Amino acid sequence: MSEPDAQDPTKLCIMIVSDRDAGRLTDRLVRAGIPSTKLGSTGGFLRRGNATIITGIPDADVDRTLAIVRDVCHARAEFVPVLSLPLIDDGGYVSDPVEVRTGGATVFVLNIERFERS
Ligand code: 2BA
Repeated sequence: MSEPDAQDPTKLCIMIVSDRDAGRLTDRLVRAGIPSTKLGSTGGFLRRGNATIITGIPDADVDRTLAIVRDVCHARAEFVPVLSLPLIDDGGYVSDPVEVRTGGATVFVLNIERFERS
């Protein structure tokens, strides 16, 4: 087991972003020297493909990572057909499309209890 290093990641950022922004976001992170892993994922509400990007970084890098996310991932409003959404049973009545937020990013920042690389 390796000894802890001052550069070891202490925070895990989990960032759920639009498929459209994911490639550009990982490019920007690479250029900033921030390691990341992109996982394919699906939103529970819209059931669309999105991307979950995880990065383990030292505390000191959290703010610049979030600044890059804000710069790349812009929220937009989109109208989606009601019938494509879960949990909506209108008995056959077709309602107007509803406005939902798409794009943007949902970010969780967690403490890393232990980090090892072998
Ligand atoms: P989805 O679950 O597909 O949600 C897409 C967007 O639909 C959400 O955008 C929100 O604006 C809207 N929405 C979600 N649930 C809703 C509901 N019950 N009623 C009305 N509108 C609803 P964001 O909040 O930006 O979330 C984007 C994606 O981030 C989500 O895709 C989901 O994959 C993830 N996410 C958001 N919050 C999360 C959380 N607390 N835990 C885990 N994943 C989360």
